[in-house]
Amino acid sequence: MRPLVIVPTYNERDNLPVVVAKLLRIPDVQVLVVDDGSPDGTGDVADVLVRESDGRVSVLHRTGPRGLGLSYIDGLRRALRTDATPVCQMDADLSHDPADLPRLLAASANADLVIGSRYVPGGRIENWPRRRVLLSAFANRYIRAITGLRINDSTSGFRCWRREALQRLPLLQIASNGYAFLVELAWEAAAAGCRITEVPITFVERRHGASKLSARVLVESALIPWRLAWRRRTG
Ligand SMILES: Nc1nc2c(ncn2[C@@H]2O[C@H](COP(=O)(O)OP(=O)(O)O)[C@@H](O)[C@H]2O)c(=O)[nH]1
Ligand SMILES: [Mg+2]
Repeated sequence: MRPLVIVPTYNERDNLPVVVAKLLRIPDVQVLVVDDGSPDGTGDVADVLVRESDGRVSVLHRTGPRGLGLSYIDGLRRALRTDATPVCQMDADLSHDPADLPRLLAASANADLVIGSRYVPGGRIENWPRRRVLLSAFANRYIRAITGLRINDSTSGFRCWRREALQRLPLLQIASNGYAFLVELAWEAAAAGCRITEVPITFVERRHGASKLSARVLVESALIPWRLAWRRRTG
């Protein structure tokens, strides 16, 4: 196993060193930070981590249009140019606990895609405001109802991909720029016949920095299930 963890960042200067230090405690794990020109200097923090890491940390400094989806596409394509496997993704804000990663890695021995899930037995959310809990639970039900996708937490950004499965997906055709990217990629994986497993995680709200969930991102997320349902019919 040569696991690589892609960590997208936008204004995470306080969180990034902590999450990277925790990830590097796990044997053989490599980290790829994808920073979107964060105004708070997260990119410079990442450069320091690269210098201190003995080759285990790298950083992609994005320029041009910013977005979580665009960052993931660039990061996943970069990961596929290495020999890393599995290729994982997680948030920088410690909502995803690096200590859970070994369980995801273990599960990826028998799955093309492993999702760290809040919505399977044993999964939990801590410290989210009630409106965020309701929004997330509703979003996942809404996505399942409209698209028929059989994933309980398709908006989770804590994932491990078997490299060969990721290679089969049409990364460049993915149209979503924001959080909807996660739903679209999970849907493409299911459509491609990938074996998908969910393992329970506890998602903890960030202590530092702010969420980037915006109205624009929410509108894109509300529309994505309809676009996917249409793609299935015409696809
Ligand atoms: N590169 C990049 N990362 C982003 C962008 N928006 C959010 N992120 C990162 O994606 C992860 C999840 O975002 P966050 O704001 O915590 O969303 P929330 O947990 O749903 O409130 C964090 O690591 C963010 O720094 C973006 O536009 N570009
Ligand atoms: Mg977060």
